[in-house]
Amino acid sequence: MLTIYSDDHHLHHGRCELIDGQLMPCFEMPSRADHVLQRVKDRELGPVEAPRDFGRAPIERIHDKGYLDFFQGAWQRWIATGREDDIMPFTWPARTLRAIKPTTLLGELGYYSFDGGAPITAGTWQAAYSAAQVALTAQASMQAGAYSAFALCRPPGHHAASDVMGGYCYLNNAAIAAQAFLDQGHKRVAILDVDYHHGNGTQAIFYERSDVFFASIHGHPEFEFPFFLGYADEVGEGAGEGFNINYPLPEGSAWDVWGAALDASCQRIDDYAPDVIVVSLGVDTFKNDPISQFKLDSPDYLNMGKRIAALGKPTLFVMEGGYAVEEIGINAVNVLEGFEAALKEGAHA
Ligand code: FKS
Ligand code: ZN
Repeated sequence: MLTIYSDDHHLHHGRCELIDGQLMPCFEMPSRADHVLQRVKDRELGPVEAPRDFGRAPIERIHDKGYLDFFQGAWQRWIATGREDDIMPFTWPARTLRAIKPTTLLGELGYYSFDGGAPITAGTWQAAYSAAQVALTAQASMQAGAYSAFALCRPPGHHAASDVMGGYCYLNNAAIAAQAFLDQGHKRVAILDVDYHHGNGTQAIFYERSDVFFASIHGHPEFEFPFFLGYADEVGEGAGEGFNINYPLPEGSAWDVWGAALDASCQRIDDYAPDVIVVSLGVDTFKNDPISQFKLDSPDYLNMGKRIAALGKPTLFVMEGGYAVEEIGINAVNVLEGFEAALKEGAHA
């Protein structure tokens, strides 16, 4: 399987995040992607290539232009005021406040975010832009005939909506790739989000559409981030009704429970009969993940890949979360190796 990877992710390294009442070093750190890349090489998964540059146009198919302009220009505006620490939002237009769009940096920052988990640093735009190009290049390789590809994106993307950043995410790499498939002639794309956290951004982007089916398995929002989306009764709206499915699971869920939700997701995806599948591949479902509460073990990720392969559809894997840094490479690449092993066993090609 071809991996697309850009070193540009190193340009994004937030200093700290506020977690459980404490300022901690960011869990979403550069070594995450480094470990995954190392594992891809150690296991000889396949070639590793740098992304091509498709420009901003395919990103604008998903993200609001004003949002992109704000994100791209924020750092220059920030340092022009003499500051040099990470930009962190701290006021949001919640209930009782007005839904106006301010024009000053800190006002716009609150307007374009939903939490304090997406710091903007000097290199954040470039890193996020390159991550989107990584996803688009992997998508292009499939358009050119590859059956599968791995977009080793960092920063991740599934919490980012059209004009909202948050939860370590700025540009929704999986959504951008899904839209590119549609723009290049495919009729139906299924996104399977296996990250521990609900993919609220992806859900919001496609909620009223039937050309993208979204399925997500995640920690129940009653107890887990992002708290305000990801319930089982969110089934899509308007033309999108019936094309969104959530599997919120209890704390402590292990493979028995998780795998059953995967089977159910795959059944729904099969019914949808997509041309292609995009997997939002987070491995923060791992038992030793420092910020998550599921109990998947490393061999389970092989089975995850096998189950996805059994759908028999071209599949693009897009990296999302995973914070047990030492094991993130093993677990992510296990999914890809499980997928490839199932193909070799001849179930599908
Ligand atoms: C825990 C607080 C955690 C933020 C969690 C963000 C998760 C990000 C992710 C992504 F894939 F996007 F990286 N706050 N007490 O893993 O979903
Ligand atoms: Zn996550």
